[in-house]
Amino acid sequence: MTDSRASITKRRLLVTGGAGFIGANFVRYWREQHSAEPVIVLDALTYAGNRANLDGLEGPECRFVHGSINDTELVEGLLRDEAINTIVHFAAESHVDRSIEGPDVFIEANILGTLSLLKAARKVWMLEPEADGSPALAHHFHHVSTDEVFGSLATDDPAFTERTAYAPNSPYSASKAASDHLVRAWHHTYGLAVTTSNCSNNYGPYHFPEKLVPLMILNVLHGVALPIYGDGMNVRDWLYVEDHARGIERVLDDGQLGETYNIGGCNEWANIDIVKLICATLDERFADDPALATRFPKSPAASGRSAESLMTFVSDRAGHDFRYAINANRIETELGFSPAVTFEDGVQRTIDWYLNNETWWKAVMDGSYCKT
Ligand code: NAD
Ligand code: TDX
Repeated sequence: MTDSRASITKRRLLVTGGAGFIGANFVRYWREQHSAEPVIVLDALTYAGNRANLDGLEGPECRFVHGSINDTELVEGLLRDEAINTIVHFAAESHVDRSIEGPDVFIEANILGTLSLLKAARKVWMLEPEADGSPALAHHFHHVSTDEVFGSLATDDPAFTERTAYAPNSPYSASKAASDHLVRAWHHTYGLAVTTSNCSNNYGPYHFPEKLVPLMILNVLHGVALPIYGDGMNVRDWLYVEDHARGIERVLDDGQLGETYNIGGCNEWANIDIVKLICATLDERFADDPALATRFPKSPAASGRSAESLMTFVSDRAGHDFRYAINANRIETELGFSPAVTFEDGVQRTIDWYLNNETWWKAVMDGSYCKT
């Protein structure tokens, strides 16, 4: 196995799913830190993809391409024409509840989509040069995955390490686990230069309001019930999205090819406590800024009630994983990464972002944002 990563002097990135939540935050971070390294965003603009997430970024050095990772010829063309040497692969169906209602699209996007990308990458970076008698092109395929592939922990179980056996429980996590295995196999069998990261729950700007944190914020503003699945005691580890981007950057820079890295916040919270924190923070915001009661008259704080009055226990998610926790020792000790944003700060920043970006979430909620 040759380490072709080392010979990349200037990265030219293809970011799949770059119009989604984490992908768009990654592109923002990357353009700020590496303005000389061009980015092509490839995104199918599903319900979760939103070109407005890239507002202010698009230009000759950051180009958007509307298309699917399942379109292997399109991907091959981009790799050749744009001389891409690095793929950062975010594109996926990402919502567990949707995977329970309709798993097929998760298999299509997450498994077959990843297969399509791997085939395109191998063909353009390895097989075509070999056919000409040349060495493989310098390349790096980074696959973005999740802690959910490791399954569910009990309260006292040790956190997931990179060696924890896979035990995915939902159609979503099963599809991500399958994609992780494909990436591993393309390295082991064909020598594709790959890395994978498995990250915990992200939160922050541009988060689609079907996921816990943005859903709770917007429901409080609209005076709508806050649905808490089961008893609210399920535990997740939370990481501010920009820290995830920084973690991926560390893996791209210094990660060992063929290896996987856990990324997490060392920040476990029961769902009910997150909801209470969001409620308390919004109550404070309304107390400090009387204009919010005028902007959001249906919010409980506008009539002197606490946001917690909206908390409602609802039926549990089918197969609901009890707890996820990440042991992030490897990325910390080998690559020097630890989160920069505390949870308290991250939650404040996130709530402020939603208060200051009403145009964004209104367009997302009524589906009127620019799709192409
Ligand atoms: P998201 O749903 O917000 O965005 C996914 C993006 O992928 C969208 O822009 C969508 O249009 C695009 N997409 C879907 N299918 C596509 C296809 N066939 N071709 C091209 N684009 C397609 O998801 P997210 O929360 O930003 O997650 C991004 C990645 O990170 C996913 O792979 C997810 O599994 C992983 N991840 C997410 C979290 C989290 O907390 N959200 C945590 C760990 C890992
Ligand atoms: O309305 C809700 N009420 C509720 O109690 C929603 C939407 C969620 N929940 C619970 C379910 C989970 O225990 O909150 C927790 C977080 O739920 P989600 O935001 O749906 O995230 P989760 O299922 O943990 O998965 C997320 O993190 C890992 C992402 O959606 C995945 O893409 C990522 O891989």
